[in-house]
Amino acid sequence: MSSEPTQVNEQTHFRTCNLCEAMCGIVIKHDGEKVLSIKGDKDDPFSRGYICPKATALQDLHEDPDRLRQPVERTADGWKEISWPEALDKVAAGIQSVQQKYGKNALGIYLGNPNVHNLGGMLTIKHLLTSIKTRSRFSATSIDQLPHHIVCMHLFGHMLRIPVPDINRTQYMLIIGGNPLASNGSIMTAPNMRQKLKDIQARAGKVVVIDPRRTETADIASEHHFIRPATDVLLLLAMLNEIYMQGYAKENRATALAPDIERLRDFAKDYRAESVASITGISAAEIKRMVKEFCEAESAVCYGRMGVSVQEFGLLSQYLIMVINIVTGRLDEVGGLMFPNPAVDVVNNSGPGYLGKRHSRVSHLPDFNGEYPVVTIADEMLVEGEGQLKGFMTVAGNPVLSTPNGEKLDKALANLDFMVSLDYFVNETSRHANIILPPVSPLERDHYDITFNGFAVHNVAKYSPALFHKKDNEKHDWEIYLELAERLDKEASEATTAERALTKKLEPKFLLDQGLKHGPYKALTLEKLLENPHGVDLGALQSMLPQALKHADKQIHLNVDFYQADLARVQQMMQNYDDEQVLLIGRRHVRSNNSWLHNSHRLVKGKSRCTLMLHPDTAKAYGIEDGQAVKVTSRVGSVIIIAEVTDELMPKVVSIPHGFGHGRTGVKQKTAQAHAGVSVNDLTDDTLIDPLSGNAAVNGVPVKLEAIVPEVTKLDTTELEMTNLENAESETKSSSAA
Ligand SMILES: Nc1nc2c(c(=O)[nH]1)N[C@H]1C(S)=C(S)[C@@H](COP(=O)(O)OP(=O)(O)OC[C@H]3O[C@@H](n4cnc5c(=O)[nH]c(N)nc54)[C@H](O)[C@@H]3O)O[C@H]1N2
Ligand SMILES: Nc1nc2c(c(=O)[nH]1)N[C@H]1C(S)=C(S)[C@@H](COP(=O)(O)OP(=O)(O)OC[C@H]3O[C@@H](n4cnc5c(=O)[nH]c(N)nc54)[C@H](O)[C@@H]3O)O[C@H]1N2
Ligand code: SF4
Ligand SMILES: [Mo]
Repeated sequence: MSSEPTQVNEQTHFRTCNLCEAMCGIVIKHDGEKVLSIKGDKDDPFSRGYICPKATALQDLHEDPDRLRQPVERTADGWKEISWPEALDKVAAGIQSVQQKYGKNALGIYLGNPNVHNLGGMLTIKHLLTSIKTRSRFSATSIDQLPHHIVCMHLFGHMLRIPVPDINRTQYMLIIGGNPLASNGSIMTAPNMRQKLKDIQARAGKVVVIDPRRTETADIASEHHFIRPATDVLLLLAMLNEIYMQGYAKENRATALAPDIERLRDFAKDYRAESVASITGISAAEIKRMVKEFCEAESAVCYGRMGVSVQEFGLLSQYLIMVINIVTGRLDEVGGLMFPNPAVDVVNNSGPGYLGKRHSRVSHLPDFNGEYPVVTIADEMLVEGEGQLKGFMTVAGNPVLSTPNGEKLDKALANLDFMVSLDYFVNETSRHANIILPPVSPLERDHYDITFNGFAVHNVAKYSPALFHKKDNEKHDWEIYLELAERLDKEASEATTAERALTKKLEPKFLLDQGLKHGPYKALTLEKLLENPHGVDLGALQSMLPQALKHADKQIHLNVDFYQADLARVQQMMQNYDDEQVLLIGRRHVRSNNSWLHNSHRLVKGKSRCTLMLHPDTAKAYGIEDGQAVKVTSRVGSVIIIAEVTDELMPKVVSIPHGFGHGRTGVKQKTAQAHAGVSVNDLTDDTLIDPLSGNAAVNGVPVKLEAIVPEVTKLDTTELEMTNLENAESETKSSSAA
C-alpha cells in the first residue's frame, strides 16, 4: 500500500520579530497555520538577514500547548476555562468591588515589558488606564531604563527624547554595563551587534567595555576593564574631571545650547582618577588613557545600560554619561550620540514626563510620569492603612520573578481581594490571579514598532500584518482593554466613547496610519508600508538640534543642582566602602528573554544557565568547587544554586541571571518547570534602591556565600537541575519567612 505524498503548500510572510528591541526582519515560511521555518530576511534594510536564536520562539510560543487560548478562572478545583463575556464581566465586577470598598487607588496595575513590543497595546493602553482610574500604577520601567527617561526629560524636555549611539559611524564606543551580544542591544535598537562592533574595529576604531564580567561583548571588544559593581559613578566623575583637567572639553552646537555648561567644569573636581582607582578597580593610568583616547577619537560615544542604570547610583551615572558626551562635543554629531527621527513621532504625541509629583504611601519614593517604583508594590499591599492595595492587575508582566524581593511580593499577592492578569501563561505571578485573560499570539496580530523605532540607530519603518487570523474565541490585548473600558467606564464622555468605538471598528492600525501621516515623513502611510513588506529605509541619523529640544526655550537644561546634591551620597559611599563585600550582579543569555521564553524547548535545551558564576579566587576563599551547590544569602532571602567557577567574573563578584525560579507551585509551563532554576530576585532587596529616581538596584547586592552538600559535586546537568529545584523550593520558603 502506498500513501499519498502530502502536498506542502508553502507560503511566505515577512515581518519584524517583536521579542526584543532589535527589530529584526524575519521570513516565515508556512503552510496554512503550520509554521515551516523562521529565518532572517536578507531584504530587510535594517537587519539585512540577521536574527538571533530567539526568533524561532515565535513559532514555539504560537504552538505552545501551555499557552492559554481562553480566559481561565481559579476555583477550588483548579483553573476552569470560562467564556470571554463571563470573564470580562467578572473582572469588571472584581475591580469595581475593590474600588467601591476601598477607593479607586486600592487597585494597582503593573505593566510588564512586552507591552512596549505590542502595537495595538501601545496605541490603546490609555483606554484601560483611564477606565480603571487608579493612581497606583507601576511598570518594569523602574527596574530598567527609568534613569534614561529622567535625564532626557531634564535635559531635552521630554522623557522619550533619548539620543542613541550612532554605532554605524562611530570610531570609539565606550560600553558601560551593557552586554549587547547577549541582549541584542537596548535603548539602542541595532540588529547584529557582533557585526556592528566588529565593523568599528575594522575601520580602525575601538570598542571598550567596562563590566564586572568579561562578557560575550567584552570578548570581542578592543579592550575590557573589570569594574567593581555600582562604582561606575566614581569612574564617570573621574572621567569628567579628567576631561576638564586635560582641556578636552569642547564647544559645539550642542554646548552652545546649554547655558549652564560651565558649571560642569567643577562638578567632579573632587574626583581624581587616583582617588577612585582602588574602589573601582581600574587604575588611574587606564582611566586617563581611556579619556584621552575617547576625546582624541575622530568620533566617539559613551553608552551605558542595565549595569549602570539599575544600581544605587543609576540616575547620577546616566546623567554623567550624558554629560560626558555633551562636554566632549559628541551629542548630535555623526558617530556620537544622536537623536532618532522615527516615522511615528512619539515625542510629539505624549506628555514630557514628571518626577515626584506624588510619593508612595509607605516608603515615600517619588513617582515618575504617574508610576510608582516597583520596589514599593509589596509594601503597598502588606502595610495596612488608607490607600492599601487590595486588588491588582498585571498586563504582560511577571513581577514575582522580575522585581526585587519577589518572594515578599509573592506572599502579598496571595492575600489580595481580587487579581487579574492579562497573560499567555499561568506564570509565577498570574498564578495568584482570580482570572487570567490571554491575548492572541504574536503571529496573530499586526506589528509596527512604535517604541523601538524611537531608539533605532538608523531611521526605518516597517509594518507587518498578522500572519494568522485569530480564532473566533480569541482577543487582542487592545480588544480586552476596550471591552474592559466599556464595562468599567460607564460615565465616559461622548468623545471618549466615540473614540473607543472607532478604534474598535477600524483597529489600532488606523491610529498607526494617522501617526504616520502626522509624522516627519509626510509621504509615508500605512498603504506605502504595505507595499514595502521588507520595510522602508529612511536614512542615517541626522543632526536634530535644536529642533529636537522640547523645552519652550529650545535649550538644554543641565539641571546641575539636582544632580550635584546626590554627590553627598557618593561621598558617603566612598567613606564607608567595604571592598571585601561579595556583590551580586545579573546576567542575560542570548537564548533567554527575561522570565518568559523558558517554555520553548529549543531555547532551554543544553547546559543549565541558571548558575552562580564566580571567580576561582572567590570560590577558593569560600571552599566552593565548580559544580557544587552554594547557598547564597542576602538581607532578604537565600537561594541554593550550582557554582560555575570562571575567571570571566571579577573576584568578589558573583552573577546570577534573572527570570528563573519556575519551581514555584502552581506554575503551568512544563518545559520551564523542568528547567526551573532559582530566582535571583529572591535575593535582590526592595530597600536597596537609587533614592534619586526610585529605580531598583539589582546590581551590586551584598551577599554571603556558603558551600553546601559537598558530596554532590559534579552531578550531570539533569540531576543538577532537579537538586537545584528541590533545594531552592524548600530553602527559599524557610529562609525568607524570617
Ligand atoms: N535581577 C534582575 N531583575 C530584573 C532585570 C535584571 O536585569 N535583573 N531586568 C529587568 C528588566 S530590564 C525588565 S524589562 C523586567 C521584565 O519584567 P516583566 O515585564 O515583569 O516580565 P517578563 O519576564 O517580561 O514577563 C512578561 C510576561 O508577559 C507575557 N506576555 C508576553 N507577550 C505578551 C503580550 O503580547 N500580551 C500579554 N498580555 N502578555 C504577554 C509573558 O507570558 C510573560 O508572562 O525584568 C526586570 N528584572
Ligand atoms: N537575550 C536576551 N535579550 C534581552 C533580554 C533578555 O532577557 N535576554 N532582555 C531585554 C531587556 S528587557 C533589556 S532591558 C535589555 C538589557 O540589555 P543590556 O543592558 O545590554 O543587558 P545585560 O545583559 O543586563 O547587561 C548588563 C551588563 O552590565 C553588567 N553589570 C552588572 N553590574 C554592573 C555594574 O555595576 N557596573 C557595570 N559597568 N556593569 C555592570 C553585567 O555584567 C552585564 O554584562 O536586554 C533586552 N534583550
Ligand atoms: S535579536 Fe531580538 S528582534 Fe532579533 S531575532 Fe532575536 S529576539 Fe528577535
Ligand atoms: Mo528591560
